[in-house]
Amino acid sequence: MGTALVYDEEMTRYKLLWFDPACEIETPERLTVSHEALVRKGLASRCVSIPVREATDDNILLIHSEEYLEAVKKTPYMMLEDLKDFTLQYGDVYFHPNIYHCAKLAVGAALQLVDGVMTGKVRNGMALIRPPGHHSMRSAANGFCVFNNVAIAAKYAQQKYRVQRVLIVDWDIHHGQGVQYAFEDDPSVLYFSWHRYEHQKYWPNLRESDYDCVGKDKGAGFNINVPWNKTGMQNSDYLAVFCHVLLPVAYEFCPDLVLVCAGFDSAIGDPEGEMCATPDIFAHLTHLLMNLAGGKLCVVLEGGYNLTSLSQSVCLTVQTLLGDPAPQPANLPGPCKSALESIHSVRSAHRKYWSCLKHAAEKPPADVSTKRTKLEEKLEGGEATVSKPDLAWPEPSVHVPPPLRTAAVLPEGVACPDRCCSLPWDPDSEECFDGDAVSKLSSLTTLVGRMEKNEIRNGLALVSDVSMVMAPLIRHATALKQRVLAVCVGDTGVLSELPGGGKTLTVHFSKEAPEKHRCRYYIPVRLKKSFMQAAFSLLLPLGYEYDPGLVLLARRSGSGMGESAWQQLVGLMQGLAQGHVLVLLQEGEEALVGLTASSLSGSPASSLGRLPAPLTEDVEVLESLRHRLQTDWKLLQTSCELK
Ligand code: Q6M
Ligand code: ZN
Repeated sequence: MGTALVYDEEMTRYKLLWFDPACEIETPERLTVSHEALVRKGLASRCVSIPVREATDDNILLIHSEEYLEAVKKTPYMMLEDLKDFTLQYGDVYFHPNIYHCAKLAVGAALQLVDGVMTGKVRNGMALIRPPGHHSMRSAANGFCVFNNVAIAAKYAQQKYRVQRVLIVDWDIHHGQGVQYAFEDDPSVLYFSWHRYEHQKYWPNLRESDYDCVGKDKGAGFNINVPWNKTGMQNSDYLAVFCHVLLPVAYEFCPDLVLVCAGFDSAIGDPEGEMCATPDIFAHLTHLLMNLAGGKLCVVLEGGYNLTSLSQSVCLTVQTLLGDPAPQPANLPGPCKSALESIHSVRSAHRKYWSCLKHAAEKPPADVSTKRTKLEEKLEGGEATVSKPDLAWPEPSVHVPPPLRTAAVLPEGVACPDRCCSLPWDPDSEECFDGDAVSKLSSLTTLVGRMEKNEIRNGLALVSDVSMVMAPLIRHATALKQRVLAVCVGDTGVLSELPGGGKTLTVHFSKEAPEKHRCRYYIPVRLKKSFMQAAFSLLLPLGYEYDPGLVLLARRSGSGMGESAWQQLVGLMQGLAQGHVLVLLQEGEEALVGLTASSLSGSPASSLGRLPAPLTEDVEVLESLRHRLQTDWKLLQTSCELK
């Protein structure tokens, strides 16, 4: 199952025809440069190319009014002055004789992508389109947008494919108010948006973009706004919002389809966003969404105005959709104070709607809403344009996916699962394969060595005693100068003699785990059930901040973790260590070999179903751990009380 790329050059054939500084950044080159980068990096040819089509009137009327559609239909016949006049009734948008055609293609491209994903022709994909869509409203163009591509796509999927729940993730740096308005009373579409806000001083300056606008009537709780009240947000800020807000809610919502309003103006270098997250982060944001909805993920371009950061970000997104490992996200100092204020606020605004947030603080931080100023106040201050220093960021490293994706070390009699290669891969070490513990250990150390050399991406082994092989394997990896994140599930016995000095971070989930253990690098978690909750609020933040070169994921029986949670965990952990994950299953867990292998070899995890509320006692364990550990591990924070 492949990745679709939906693109047509025709969408480059309109542009701004008059002087308007507010619109000059929205250029045809945004598409040509992004597409050329995909071609140059060999990514376009790895995708299934799906042609665009023109959306029909009926498609457009799923979201827009007849009056508005009829008005836009006249624009191809207007002369320059009439086009200018027509444009003037809307905000921050321009028309062109060919924009109606392109806007129909942009909607049609998003629908073609939905068709491809829903019919199973492809697993996921990206539509490279303009004009963008998320600002356009029922009867109004706005912010470079003519028709609301993603909102129409969501309705279309519900209508044509009987999709029940759609999650829309809007990582563009502007608030997609058009999408919010389209679904604010609709509980079947969960809309999440983060956006530059600066206490309402930033465009589109709407009161309803703030964290306390949670949706209306039956849709209350299904609109999630994360306002950024400062510029300069970084990778840590974005990841913290995913771990502590979006992912827990998204998994609880359990979408049947995920759509992304993928604006890359939230990346460093963008003149609109003025944020500092690097293009690499989009590999992770994409990866973190890829196991929802059975992998049905449609990424649809919105903004992005720095051609360098835009095209790099597009490539990292597509590369991740294709299954390539995400680059290691370096430099995660933890969220800044302002981001924490936003996270705290949005979690408390949503605690009554989502059981995963019910333990969040009852009130937002005291001063956050008082900073919101009226639009009028803002308009009087004649701000001078301060010229910004040129930003530089490293070119994303050239990715070379290892030639072999998944290696398996299995005892004789256990069939090698599909798409895995059984080790010894190297015919020279044939004698390793006799099932005896010592030689199995040597084939495992070989495997670790090959992962370190990037010859093999990940691996799976069934061993008679997980706790016996852990320590020597970790020692082997750390001797290769790698930091190892060891995640142990179930009672793995005492894990002794692990290399200290921060070379290993061990997170041990077990019903028997000691309740208190004060060490930065050994974290026992006494958990009964709520493993997904633990993955988002604890494991992912720790993993990202620790930045391992290898993840060891060990499991013994009696862990209490269900099959699909396990599969999700295997999927999520592959965002770390460039996908270098070695799974150790204790003999007796043979039943998990197939689904573990399937996740390691890139298949989406099956859906968990709607997550039940986390157990109160589990929440207490997780929360107290998070609080104790957040002085050492900053990505665990969800409020600014520390700073
Ligand atoms: C804002 C002026 C503030 C698709 C998109 C469109 C953004 C429109 C920005 C309008 N101008 N400096 O969200 O990127
Ligand atoms: Zn934008």
